[in-house]
Amino acid sequence: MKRKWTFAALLAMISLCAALTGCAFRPQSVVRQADTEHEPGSSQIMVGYSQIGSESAWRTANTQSFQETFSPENGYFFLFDNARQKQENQIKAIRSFISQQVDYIVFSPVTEDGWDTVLGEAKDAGIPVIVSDRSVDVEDESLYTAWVGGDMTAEGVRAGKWLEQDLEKSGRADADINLVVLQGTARSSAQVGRSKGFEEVAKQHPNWHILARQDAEFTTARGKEVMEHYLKSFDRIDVLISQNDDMTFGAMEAMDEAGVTYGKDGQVTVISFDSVKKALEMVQNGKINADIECSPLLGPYVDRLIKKLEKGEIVPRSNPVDEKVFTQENVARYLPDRRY
Ligand code: GZL
Repeated sequence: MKRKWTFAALLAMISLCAALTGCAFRPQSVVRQADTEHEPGSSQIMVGYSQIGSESAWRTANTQSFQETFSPENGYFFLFDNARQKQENQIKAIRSFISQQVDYIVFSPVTEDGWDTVLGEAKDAGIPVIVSDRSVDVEDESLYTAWVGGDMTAEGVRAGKWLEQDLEKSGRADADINLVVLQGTARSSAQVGRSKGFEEVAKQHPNWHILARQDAEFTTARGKEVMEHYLKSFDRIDVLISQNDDMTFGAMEAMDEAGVTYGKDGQVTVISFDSVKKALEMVQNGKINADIECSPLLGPYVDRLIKKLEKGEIVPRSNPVDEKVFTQENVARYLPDRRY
């Protein structure tokens, strides 16, 4: 359902909303893709997008994918908000999109829970919601139209299965294995799913000992801090499970400073998630043993869903994207074309 907006009318609406709702519509975080020569009465699909933040290389690529896809040339008037990791900022942005009567709301939920009320408000306003990347845990599934992203639990299982094979190959299938985990943002579906999937495999191996799991917030700085703590706390670490590449980069700094070797010929086997280009280069040079892909290039998928909805078509509620596991055996084939 498309509303015809003149740019002037929209600006008036935004000012009115800011005045009436007291909602500080943070101009600095709203990037209007429409140009100022927006033809009065031209019809564009108006999309409000609430992004979690800019915590990682993956997130940067994810944002870029949306900003490239939701362009005026592609028929969109795109409102973008950066929530800086705070759920209350996402809720504020969604309410502001509702008050502007956008045609669609798209968001990547920082955590799984706490969305029922605001998504109920979007439903009452007749605005379809598409969840992208991370997922939500809501009572009423009709509160959103579709989800598209990586299957995080499957990603965790892939990490466990790869480790099984690697230990088998190195003759350590029955050896005592000490593992530590750098977890992503607590209660995010990425952290919940990757933990759940990996531990489904790990519980089949009584000789695998997970010594610690700690939130390192998907950032390099926290990844380094937590890994420093692990290195001081445990005499022997055989495997690091790091739930995103940015935390892995921090952990590597900590291991370098502690004189601990890692990767293909090192003391610590490193399993990471996301598969950003910088990490895949480390897979190629043996510093990361395996990287579990999670694609950030979700803009085109959401565009296709919206274009179908605009034609009145039914779309699948769940839209998982295809993902790989990168190792030294296969990474060279993919690196040259890696966009992020
Ligand atoms: C996963 C995504 C996660 C990435 C992190 O889909 O939500 O958030 O794994 C990012 O790099 O910060």
